Amino acid sequence: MENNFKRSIDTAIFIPAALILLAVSVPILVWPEMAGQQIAGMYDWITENLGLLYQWGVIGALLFLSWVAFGRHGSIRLGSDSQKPEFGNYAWISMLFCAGVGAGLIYWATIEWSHYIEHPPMDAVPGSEEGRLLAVSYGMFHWGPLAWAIYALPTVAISYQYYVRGASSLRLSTGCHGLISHPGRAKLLARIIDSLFVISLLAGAGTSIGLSIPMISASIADSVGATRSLTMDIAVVCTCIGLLSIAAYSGLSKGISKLASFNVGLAFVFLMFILLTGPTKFILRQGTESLGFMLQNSLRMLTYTDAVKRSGFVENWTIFYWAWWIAYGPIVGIFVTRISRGRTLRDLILGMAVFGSLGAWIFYIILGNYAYYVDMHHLVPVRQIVHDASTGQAISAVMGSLPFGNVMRGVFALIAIIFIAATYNSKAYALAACTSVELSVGEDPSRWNRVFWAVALGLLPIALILVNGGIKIAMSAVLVASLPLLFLSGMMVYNLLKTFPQKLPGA
Ligand code: NM2
Repeated sequence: MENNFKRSIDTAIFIPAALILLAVSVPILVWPEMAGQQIAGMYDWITENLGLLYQWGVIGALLFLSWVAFGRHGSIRLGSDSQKPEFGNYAWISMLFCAGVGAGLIYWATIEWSHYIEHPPMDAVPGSEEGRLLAVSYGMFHWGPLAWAIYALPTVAISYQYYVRGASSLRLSTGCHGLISHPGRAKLLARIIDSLFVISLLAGAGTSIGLSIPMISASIADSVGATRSLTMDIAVVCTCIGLLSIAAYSGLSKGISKLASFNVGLAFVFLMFILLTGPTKFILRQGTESLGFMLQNSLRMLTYTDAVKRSGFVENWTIFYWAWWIAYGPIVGIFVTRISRGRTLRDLILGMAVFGSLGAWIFYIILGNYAYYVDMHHLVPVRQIVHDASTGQAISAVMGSLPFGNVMRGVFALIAIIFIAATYNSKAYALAACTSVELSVGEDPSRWNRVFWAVALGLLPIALILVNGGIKIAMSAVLVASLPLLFLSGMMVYNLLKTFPQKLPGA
Protein backbone atom coordinates (compact mmCIF):
# COMPACT_ATOMS: atom_id res chain seq x y z
CA MET A 1 0.00 0.00 0.00
CA GLU A 2 0.86 3.69 -0.04
CA ASN A 3 3.04 3.67 3.01
CA ASN A 4 5.14 0.75 1.95
CA PHE A 5 8.33 2.79 2.07
CA LYS A 6 10.69 0.17 0.68
CA ARG A 7 8.53 -0.71 -2.26
CA SER A 8 7.65 2.78 -3.36
CA ILE A 9 10.73 4.88 -2.67
CA ASP A 10 13.98 4.61 -4.56
CA THR A 11 16.31 5.52 -1.71
CA ALA A 12 19.28 5.80 -4.07
CA ILE A 13 17.62 8.86 -5.56
CA PHE A 14 15.48 10.00 -2.68
CA ILE A 15 18.39 10.45 -0.25
CA PRO A 16 20.76 12.26 -2.66
CA ALA A 17 17.85 14.49 -3.72
CA ALA A 18 17.06 15.42 -0.11
CA LEU A 19 20.80 15.96 0.52
CA ILE A 20 21.10 18.21 -2.53
CA LEU A 21 18.23 20.29 -1.19
CA LEU A 22 20.09 20.72 2.10
CA ALA A 23 23.46 21.21 0.42
CA VAL A 24 22.07 24.05 -1.68
CA SER A 25 20.02 25.74 1.04
CA VAL A 26 22.49 25.59 3.94
CA PRO A 27 25.54 27.32 2.33
CA ILE A 28 23.27 30.09 1.06
CA LEU A 29 22.13 30.65 4.62
CA VAL A 30 25.54 30.31 6.24
CA TRP A 31 27.87 31.97 3.69
CA PRO A 32 25.54 34.09 1.59
CA GLU A 33 28.25 36.44 0.35
CA MET A 34 30.67 33.80 -0.76
CA ALA A 35 27.92 31.73 -2.35
CA GLY A 36 26.71 34.82 -4.16
CA GLN A 37 30.13 35.82 -5.48
CA GLN A 38 31.04 32.36 -6.68
CA ILE A 39 27.86 31.90 -8.51
CA ALA A 40 27.83 35.40 -10.03
CA GLY A 41 31.31 34.72 -11.43
CA MET A 42 30.04 31.57 -13.08
CA TYR A 43 27.09 33.48 -14.50
CA ASP A 44 29.36 35.97 -16.26
CA TRP A 45 31.64 33.28 -17.60
CA ILE A 46 28.83 31.17 -18.98
CA THR A 47 26.88 33.98 -20.64
CA GLU A 48 30.04 35.46 -22.16
CA ASN A 49 31.49 32.22 -23.46
CA LEU A 50 28.54 29.95 -24.00
CA GLY A 51 25.68 32.37 -24.56
CA LEU A 52 25.59 31.55 -28.26
CA LEU A 53 25.08 27.91 -27.46
CA TYR A 54 21.84 28.76 -25.69
CA GLN A 55 20.66 30.80 -28.62
CA TRP A 56 21.47 28.07 -31.12
CA GLY A 57 19.98 25.47 -28.78
CA VAL A 58 16.63 27.26 -28.93
CA ILE A 59 16.82 27.53 -32.72
CA GLY A 60 17.62 23.80 -32.90
CA ALA A 61 14.71 22.90 -30.59
CA LEU A 62 12.36 24.93 -32.75
CA LEU A 63 13.45 23.23 -35.95
CA PHE A 64 13.36 19.75 -34.47
CA LEU A 65 9.93 20.16 -32.87
CA SER A 66 8.45 21.65 -36.03
CA TRP A 67 9.71 18.63 -37.90
CA VAL A 68 8.08 16.28 -35.35
CA ALA A 69 4.83 18.21 -35.04
CA PHE A 70 4.19 18.68 -38.73
CA GLY A 71 5.74 15.43 -39.92
CA ARG A 72 4.46 11.88 -39.70
CA HIS A 73 5.79 11.31 -36.17
CA GLY A 74 3.37 13.94 -34.93
CA SER A 75 0.55 11.41 -35.00
CA ILE A 76 2.27 8.99 -32.61
CA ARG A 77 -0.14 8.52 -29.72
CA LEU A 78 1.01 8.30 -26.11
CA GLY A 79 -0.50 4.98 -25.10
CA SER A 80 -2.42 2.57 -27.28
CA ASP A 81 -3.99 3.79 -30.51
CA SER A 82 -7.48 3.73 -29.03
CA GLN A 83 -6.43 5.43 -25.77
CA LYS A 84 -8.65 8.40 -24.97
CA PRO A 85 -7.03 11.43 -23.30
CA GLU A 86 -7.10 10.96 -19.54
CA PHE A 87 -7.95 14.60 -18.80
CA GLY A 88 -10.36 16.87 -20.61
CA ASN A 89 -8.94 19.75 -22.66
CA TYR A 90 -9.60 22.51 -20.10
CA ALA A 91 -8.03 20.59 -17.21
CA TRP A 92 -5.12 19.50 -19.40
CA ILE A 93 -4.37 23.00 -20.67
CA SER A 94 -4.76 24.48 -17.18
CA MET A 95 -2.42 21.93 -15.68
CA LEU A 96 0.22 22.30 -18.34
CA PHE A 97 0.00 26.06 -18.10
CA CYS A 98 0.29 26.04 -14.30
CA ALA A 99 3.15 23.54 -14.45
CA GLY A 100 5.02 25.76 -16.86
CA VAL A 101 4.45 29.20 -15.44
CA GLY A 102 3.91 30.55 -11.98
CA ALA A 103 3.87 33.79 -10.11
CA GLY A 104 6.93 34.80 -12.16
CA LEU A 105 4.57 35.41 -15.05
CA ILE A 106 2.42 37.97 -13.25
CA TYR A 107 5.56 39.61 -11.92
CA TRP A 108 7.32 40.06 -15.23
CA ALA A 109 4.16 40.63 -17.28
CA THR A 110 3.44 43.71 -15.18
CA ILE A 111 6.90 45.14 -15.01
CA GLU A 112 9.27 43.87 -17.71
CA TRP A 113 8.64 46.83 -20.04
CA SER A 114 9.81 49.25 -17.33
CA HIS A 115 13.29 47.70 -17.41
CA TYR A 116 13.58 48.22 -21.17
CA ILE A 117 11.88 51.51 -21.86
CA GLU A 118 14.74 53.81 -20.87
CA HIS A 119 17.46 51.71 -22.49
CA PRO A 120 15.73 49.79 -25.24
CA PRO A 121 17.62 46.92 -26.86
CA MET A 122 18.87 46.93 -30.45
CA ASP A 123 20.19 50.43 -30.04
CA ALA A 124 16.72 51.93 -30.42
CA VAL A 125 16.31 55.53 -29.32
CA PRO A 126 14.52 55.86 -25.95
CA GLY A 127 11.15 57.50 -26.45
CA SER A 128 10.98 56.54 -30.13
CA GLU A 129 8.22 54.42 -31.63
CA GLU A 130 10.67 51.54 -32.13
CA GLY A 131 11.94 51.87 -28.56
CA ARG A 132 8.42 51.75 -27.13
CA LEU A 133 7.40 48.74 -29.19
CA LEU A 134 10.59 46.87 -28.35
CA ALA A 135 10.01 47.56 -24.66
CA VAL A 136 6.42 46.35 -24.61
CA SER A 137 6.92 43.35 -26.86
CA TYR A 138 10.28 41.83 -25.85
CA GLY A 139 8.77 40.18 -22.78
CA MET A 140 6.15 38.51 -24.96
CA PHE A 141 8.96 37.05 -27.03
CA HIS A 142 10.60 35.69 -23.86
CA TRP A 143 7.36 33.85 -22.99
CA GLY A 144 6.26 32.89 -26.52
CA PRO A 145 6.40 29.71 -28.63
CA LEU A 146 10.21 29.66 -28.72
CA ALA A 147 10.32 29.54 -24.97
CA TRP A 148 7.63 26.88 -24.85
CA ALA A 149 9.67 24.86 -27.36
CA ILE A 150 12.27 24.57 -24.62
CA TYR A 151 9.62 22.84 -22.49
CA ALA A 152 8.22 20.75 -25.30
CA LEU A 153 11.56 19.11 -26.06
CA PRO A 154 12.04 17.17 -22.81
CA THR A 155 8.28 16.53 -22.67
CA VAL A 156 8.29 14.84 -26.07
CA ALA A 157 11.45 12.92 -25.21
CA ILE A 158 10.22 11.66 -21.84
CA SER A 159 6.65 10.89 -22.88
CA TYR A 160 7.70 9.00 -25.99
CA GLN A 161 10.05 6.75 -24.02
CA TYR A 162 7.53 6.33 -21.20
CA TYR A 163 4.36 5.55 -23.10
CA VAL A 164 5.59 4.21 -26.40
CA ARG A 165 8.91 2.55 -25.66
CA GLY A 166 7.89 1.16 -22.29
CA ALA A 167 10.33 2.88 -19.90
CA SER A 168 9.33 1.77 -16.45
CA SER A 169 9.99 4.92 -14.43
CA LEU A 170 9.02 8.53 -14.87
CA ARG A 171 12.19 10.55 -14.43
CA LEU A 172 14.42 12.85 -16.37
CA SER A 173 16.66 9.93 -17.31
CA THR A 174 13.59 8.32 -18.88
CA GLY A 175 14.23 10.67 -21.81
CA CYS A 176 17.50 8.81 -22.43
CA HIS A 177 15.89 5.38 -22.04
CA GLY A 178 17.73 2.78 -24.09
CA LEU A 179 20.53 5.15 -25.06
CA ILE A 180 22.85 4.03 -22.37
CA SER A 181 22.72 0.30 -22.59
CA HIS A 182 25.62 -0.94 -20.44
CA PRO A 183 23.79 -1.84 -17.19
CA GLY A 184 26.37 -0.58 -14.68
CA ARG A 185 27.27 2.59 -16.54
CA ALA A 186 23.64 3.23 -17.41
CA LYS A 187 22.63 3.21 -13.76
CA LEU A 188 25.33 5.64 -12.75
CA LEU A 189 24.62 7.99 -15.63
CA ALA A 190 20.89 7.82 -14.95
CA ARG A 191 21.52 8.74 -11.31
CA ILE A 192 23.65 11.71 -12.36
CA ILE A 193 20.97 12.86 -14.79
CA ASP A 194 18.25 12.56 -12.17
CA SER A 195 20.30 14.54 -9.67
CA LEU A 196 20.78 17.27 -12.28
CA PHE A 197 17.05 17.46 -12.38
CA VAL A 198 16.84 18.16 -8.65
CA ILE A 199 19.44 20.92 -8.87
CA SER A 200 17.75 22.61 -11.80
CA LEU A 201 14.41 22.38 -10.07
CA LEU A 202 15.72 24.05 -6.96
CA ALA A 203 17.35 26.87 -8.86
CA GLY A 204 14.34 27.48 -11.11
CA ALA A 205 11.83 27.31 -8.31
CA GLY A 206 14.01 29.39 -6.01
CA THR A 207 14.05 32.15 -8.62
CA SER A 208 10.29 32.12 -9.05
CA ILE A 209 9.49 32.14 -5.41
CA GLY A 210 12.29 34.53 -4.48
CA LEU A 211 10.92 37.05 -6.97
CA SER A 212 7.29 36.70 -6.11
CA ILE A 213 7.23 36.55 -2.31
CA PRO A 214 8.27 40.22 -1.89
CA MET A 215 5.64 41.20 -4.46
CA ILE A 216 2.93 39.27 -2.60
CA SER A 217 3.93 40.57 0.82
CA ALA A 218 4.08 44.15 -0.46
CA SER A 219 0.57 43.79 -1.91
CA ILE A 220 -0.81 42.33 1.31
CA ALA A 221 0.96 44.92 3.47
CA ASP A 222 -0.25 47.82 1.29
CA SER A 223 -3.78 46.51 1.13
CA VAL A 224 -4.13 46.45 4.93
CA GLY A 225 -1.93 49.51 5.51
CA ALA A 226 0.88 47.60 7.25
CA THR A 227 4.61 47.51 6.54
CA ARG A 228 6.12 44.50 4.88
CA SER A 229 8.11 42.35 7.27
CA LEU A 230 10.14 39.18 7.33
CA THR A 231 7.45 37.42 9.32
CA MET A 232 4.96 38.30 6.64
CA ASP A 233 7.25 36.91 3.93
CA ILE A 234 7.63 33.66 5.83
CA ALA A 235 3.89 33.49 6.49
CA VAL A 236 3.30 33.81 2.73
CA VAL A 237 5.68 30.93 1.99
CA CYS A 238 4.00 28.81 4.67
CA THR A 239 0.55 29.54 3.23
CA CYS A 240 1.72 28.48 -0.23
CA ILE A 241 3.30 25.33 1.14
CA GLY A 242 0.21 24.50 3.19
CA LEU A 243 -2.04 24.91 0.19
CA LEU A 244 0.10 22.84 -2.08
CA SER A 245 0.58 20.11 0.52
CA ILE A 246 -3.19 19.70 0.67
CA ALA A 247 -3.38 19.54 -3.11
CA ALA A 248 -0.43 17.14 -3.30
CA TYR A 249 -2.04 14.96 -0.65
CA SER A 250 -5.33 14.84 -2.51
CA GLY A 251 -3.62 13.63 -5.67
CA LEU A 252 -3.67 14.39 -9.34
CA SER A 253 -7.28 14.40 -10.35
CA LYS A 254 -8.83 15.54 -7.08
CA GLY A 255 -6.30 18.12 -5.87
CA ILE A 256 -3.81 19.17 -8.51
CA SER A 257 -6.12 19.40 -11.50
CA LYS A 258 -8.81 21.25 -9.51
CA LEU A 259 -6.30 23.76 -8.14
CA ALA A 260 -4.94 24.40 -11.64
CA SER A 261 -8.38 24.85 -13.20
CA PHE A 262 -9.45 27.17 -10.39
CA ASN A 263 -6.23 29.13 -10.71
CA VAL A 264 -6.64 29.68 -14.44
CA GLY A 265 -10.30 30.64 -14.02
CA LEU A 266 -9.62 33.12 -11.23
CA ALA A 267 -6.69 34.71 -13.04
CA PHE A 268 -8.83 35.12 -16.13
CA VAL A 269 -11.60 36.91 -14.20
CA PHE A 270 -9.00 39.21 -12.63
CA LEU A 271 -7.51 40.05 -16.02
CA MET A 272 -10.95 40.76 -17.45
CA PHE A 273 -11.64 43.09 -14.53
CA ILE A 274 -8.49 45.08 -15.34
CA LEU A 275 -9.29 45.14 -19.03
CA LEU A 276 -12.86 46.31 -18.56
CA THR A 277 -12.37 48.79 -15.73
CA GLY A 278 -9.02 50.05 -17.04
CA PRO A 279 -8.16 51.86 -20.27
CA THR A 280 -9.71 49.10 -22.42
CA LYS A 281 -9.08 50.63 -25.82
CA PHE A 282 -5.49 51.55 -25.04
CA ILE A 283 -4.74 48.08 -23.70
CA LEU A 284 -6.23 46.43 -26.76
CA ARG A 285 -4.55 48.81 -29.18
CA GLN A 286 -1.08 48.61 -27.71
CA GLY A 287 -1.57 44.88 -27.12
CA THR A 288 -2.38 44.31 -30.79
CA GLU A 289 0.52 46.46 -31.88
CA SER A 290 3.02 44.70 -29.63
CA LEU A 291 1.78 41.28 -30.67
CA GLY A 292 2.25 42.11 -34.34
CA PHE A 293 5.61 43.76 -33.70
CA MET A 294 6.84 40.78 -31.72
CA LEU A 295 5.70 38.26 -34.35
CA GLN A 296 7.30 40.29 -37.09
CA ASN A 297 10.57 40.64 -35.19
CA SER A 298 10.81 37.19 -33.61
CA LEU A 299 13.55 36.02 -35.93
CA ARG A 300 15.46 39.21 -35.26
CA MET A 301 15.09 38.80 -31.50
CA LEU A 302 15.99 35.12 -31.70
CA THR A 303 19.25 35.85 -33.46
CA TYR A 304 20.09 39.14 -31.74
CA THR A 305 23.57 38.77 -30.23
CA ASP A 306 24.48 42.45 -29.91
CA ALA A 307 27.79 41.60 -31.57
CA VAL A 308 29.11 45.17 -31.73
CA LYS A 309 27.70 47.13 -28.80
CA ARG A 310 27.75 44.29 -26.27
CA SER A 311 25.33 46.19 -24.06
CA GLY A 312 24.63 43.16 -21.91
CA PHE A 313 20.96 43.02 -22.85
CA VAL A 314 21.15 39.58 -24.44
CA GLU A 315 23.16 38.12 -21.55
CA ASN A 316 21.04 39.67 -18.82
CA TRP A 317 17.68 39.00 -20.34
CA THR A 318 17.33 36.63 -23.27
CA ILE A 319 19.97 34.12 -22.21
CA PHE A 320 18.85 34.32 -18.61
CA TYR A 321 15.30 33.60 -19.70
CA TRP A 322 16.32 30.68 -21.90
CA ALA A 323 18.29 29.26 -18.97
CA TRP A 324 15.30 29.68 -16.68
CA TRP A 325 13.05 27.82 -19.11
CA ILE A 326 15.68 25.11 -19.56
CA ALA A 327 15.96 24.70 -15.79
CA TYR A 328 12.20 24.21 -15.57
CA GLY A 329 12.13 21.89 -18.60
CA PRO A 330 12.59 18.57 -16.77
CA ILE A 331 9.90 19.32 -14.17
CA VAL A 332 7.44 20.33 -16.80
CA GLY A 333 8.47 17.40 -18.99
CA ILE A 334 7.85 14.84 -16.25
CA PHE A 335 4.61 16.39 -15.10
CA VAL A 336 3.14 17.00 -18.54
CA THR A 337 4.08 13.45 -19.52
CA ARG A 338 2.01 12.17 -16.63
CA ILE A 339 -1.09 14.15 -17.62
CA SER A 340 -0.85 13.52 -21.37
CA ARG A 341 -1.75 9.87 -21.76
CA GLY A 342 -3.89 9.46 -24.86
CA ARG A 343 -2.59 12.61 -26.59
CA THR A 344 -0.38 12.63 -29.69
CA LEU A 345 3.09 14.15 -29.95
CA ARG A 346 1.56 16.81 -32.17
CA ASP A 347 -1.01 17.66 -29.45
CA LEU A 348 1.80 18.01 -26.96
CA ILE A 349 3.96 20.30 -29.05
CA LEU A 350 1.18 22.47 -30.42
CA GLY A 351 -0.73 22.48 -27.12
CA MET A 352 2.28 23.90 -25.34
CA ALA A 353 3.33 26.30 -28.08
CA VAL A 354 -0.15 27.64 -28.79
CA PHE A 355 -1.97 27.61 -25.43
CA GLY A 356 1.11 28.25 -23.35
CA SER A 357 2.08 31.29 -25.41
CA LEU A 358 -1.47 32.61 -25.74
CA GLY A 359 -1.97 32.35 -22.00
CA ALA A 360 1.28 34.17 -21.23
CA TRP A 361 0.58 36.85 -23.85
CA ILE A 362 -2.82 37.65 -22.36
CA PHE A 363 -1.06 38.42 -19.06
CA TYR A 364 1.55 40.56 -20.80
CA ILE A 365 -1.02 42.41 -22.86
CA ILE A 366 -3.34 43.25 -20.00
CA LEU A 367 -1.06 43.64 -16.99
CA GLY A 368 1.89 45.15 -18.85
CA ASN A 369 -0.07 47.67 -20.87
CA TYR A 370 -2.16 48.68 -17.88
CA ALA A 371 1.01 49.34 -15.87
CA TYR A 372 2.51 51.21 -18.82
CA TYR A 373 -0.63 53.32 -19.09
CA VAL A 374 -0.75 54.37 -15.44
CA ASP A 375 2.94 55.28 -15.60
CA MET A 376 2.59 57.24 -18.82
CA HIS A 377 -0.40 59.21 -17.48
CA HIS A 378 1.37 59.97 -14.20
CA LEU A 379 -1.20 58.05 -12.18
CA VAL A 380 1.43 55.80 -10.63
CA PRO A 381 5.17 56.53 -10.99
CA VAL A 382 5.90 52.88 -11.78
CA ARG A 383 9.46 53.31 -13.07
CA GLN A 384 10.39 55.57 -10.22
CA ILE A 385 9.13 53.11 -7.63
CA VAL A 386 11.15 50.37 -9.34
CA HIS A 387 14.26 52.59 -9.09
CA ASP A 388 13.73 54.05 -5.65
CA ALA A 389 12.02 51.25 -3.78
CA SER A 390 11.49 47.80 -5.26
CA THR A 391 9.80 46.03 -8.12
CA GLY A 392 7.42 44.31 -5.68
CA GLN A 393 6.25 47.67 -4.38
CA ALA A 394 5.82 49.01 -7.89
CA ILE A 395 3.58 46.06 -8.78
CA SER A 396 1.56 46.56 -5.62
CA ALA A 397 1.14 50.25 -6.48
CA VAL A 398 -0.11 49.32 -9.95
CA MET A 399 -2.71 46.98 -8.45
CA GLY A 400 -3.65 49.64 -5.91
CA SER A 401 -4.57 52.02 -8.73
CA LEU A 402 -7.42 49.74 -9.87
CA PRO A 403 -10.97 50.43 -8.70
CA PHE A 404 -11.35 49.04 -5.15
CA GLY A 405 -7.55 49.27 -5.06
CA ASN A 406 -6.91 47.70 -1.69
CA VAL A 407 -9.28 44.83 -2.30
CA MET A 408 -7.66 44.23 -5.69
CA ARG A 409 -4.23 44.17 -4.07
CA GLY A 410 -5.54 41.42 -1.81
CA VAL A 411 -7.07 39.51 -4.72
CA PHE A 412 -3.84 39.90 -6.66
CA ALA A 413 -1.85 38.49 -3.72
CA LEU A 414 -4.26 35.59 -3.49
CA ILE A 415 -3.89 34.82 -7.19
CA ALA A 416 -0.11 34.92 -6.89
CA ILE A 417 -0.23 32.54 -3.91
CA ILE A 418 -2.45 30.11 -5.79
CA PHE A 419 -0.15 30.40 -8.80
CA ILE A 420 2.82 29.46 -6.65
CA ALA A 421 0.95 26.59 -5.04
CA ALA A 422 -0.18 25.29 -8.42
CA THR A 423 3.32 25.39 -9.96
CA TYR A 424 4.97 23.96 -6.88
CA ASN A 425 2.45 21.19 -7.01
CA SER A 426 3.77 19.89 -10.26
CA LYS A 427 7.29 20.18 -8.85
CA ALA A 428 6.46 18.19 -5.75
CA TYR A 429 4.76 15.64 -7.97
CA ALA A 430 7.71 15.43 -10.34
CA LEU A 431 10.15 15.03 -7.45
CA ALA A 432 8.02 12.31 -5.96
CA ALA A 433 7.79 10.56 -9.33
CA CYS A 434 11.54 10.80 -9.69
CA THR A 435 12.18 9.25 -6.31
CA SER A 436 9.73 6.38 -6.76
CA VAL A 437 11.15 2.98 -7.65
CA GLU A 438 8.94 2.31 -10.61
CA LEU A 439 5.90 4.08 -11.84
CA SER A 440 3.80 2.23 -14.31
CA VAL A 441 1.54 4.14 -16.65
CA GLY A 442 -1.35 5.75 -14.77
CA GLU A 443 0.18 5.16 -11.33
CA ASP A 444 0.95 8.01 -8.92
CA PRO A 445 3.87 8.30 -6.51
CA SER A 446 2.96 7.50 -2.94
CA ARG A 447 1.04 10.12 -1.03
CA TRP A 448 3.52 10.85 1.71
CA ASN A 449 6.33 11.08 -0.84
CA ARG A 450 4.39 13.85 -2.62
CA VAL A 451 3.67 15.68 0.62
CA PHE A 452 7.28 15.33 1.79
CA TRP A 453 8.50 17.18 -1.31
CA ALA A 454 5.76 19.76 -1.07
CA VAL A 455 6.96 20.68 2.42
CA ALA A 456 10.68 20.26 1.70
CA LEU A 457 10.44 22.67 -1.22
CA GLY A 458 9.56 25.41 1.25
CA LEU A 459 13.05 25.27 2.74
CA LEU A 460 14.87 26.97 -0.11
CA PRO A 461 12.54 29.97 -0.45
CA ILE A 462 12.80 30.58 3.27
CA ALA A 463 16.61 30.47 2.99
CA LEU A 464 16.46 32.92 0.08
CA ILE A 465 14.21 35.30 1.96
CA LEU A 466 16.38 35.31 5.04
CA VAL A 467 19.47 36.19 3.04
CA ASN A 468 20.08 39.60 1.59
CA GLY A 469 20.51 39.33 -2.17
CA GLY A 470 19.20 35.75 -2.15
CA ILE A 471 17.28 36.30 -5.33
CA LYS A 472 20.45 37.23 -7.26
CA ILE A 473 21.98 33.96 -6.11
CA ALA A 474 18.96 32.02 -7.32
CA MET A 475 18.94 33.79 -10.69
CA SER A 476 22.61 33.03 -11.28
CA ALA A 477 22.14 29.48 -10.09
CA VAL A 478 19.48 28.98 -12.74
CA LEU A 479 22.00 29.61 -15.44
CA VAL A 480 24.65 27.35 -13.94
CA ALA A 481 22.13 24.56 -13.42
CA SER A 482 20.77 24.84 -16.93
CA LEU A 483 24.09 24.26 -18.66
CA PRO A 484 24.29 20.47 -18.28
CA LEU A 485 20.63 20.27 -19.23
CA LEU A 486 21.42 21.98 -22.49
CA PHE A 487 23.72 19.10 -23.39
CA LEU A 488 21.21 16.60 -22.09
CA SER A 489 18.60 17.99 -24.46
CA GLY A 490 20.96 17.19 -27.31
CA MET A 491 21.17 13.62 -26.04
CA MET A 492 17.41 13.35 -25.87
CA VAL A 493 17.01 14.53 -29.44
CA TYR A 494 19.60 12.01 -30.56
CA ASN A 495 17.74 9.28 -28.66
CA LEU A 496 14.44 10.25 -30.25
CA LEU A 497 15.94 10.20 -33.71
CA LYS A 498 17.40 6.78 -32.99
CA THR A 499 14.23 5.31 -31.56
CA PHE A 500 11.51 6.88 -33.70
CA PRO A 501 9.97 4.11 -35.81
CA GLN A 502 11.18 3.94 -39.39
CA LYS A 503 7.66 3.13 -40.50
CA LEU A 504 4.55 4.14 -38.68
CA PRO A 505 1.70 1.66 -38.41
CA GLY A 506 -0.78 2.37 -41.17
CA ALA A 507 1.75 4.50 -43.08
N1 NM2 B 1 9.68 30.50 -16.62
C1 NM2 B 1 8.55 30.15 -17.44
O1 NM2 B 1 7.36 31.60 -11.77
C2 NM2 B 1 7.28 31.23 -12.92
O2 NM2 B 1 6.60 31.82 -13.74
C3 NM2 B 1 7.98 29.98 -13.27
C4 NM2 B 1 9.29 30.78 -15.25
C5 NM2 B 1 10.65 29.44 -16.69
C6 NM2 B 1 10.30 31.70 -17.17
C7 NM2 B 1 8.35 29.77 -14.68
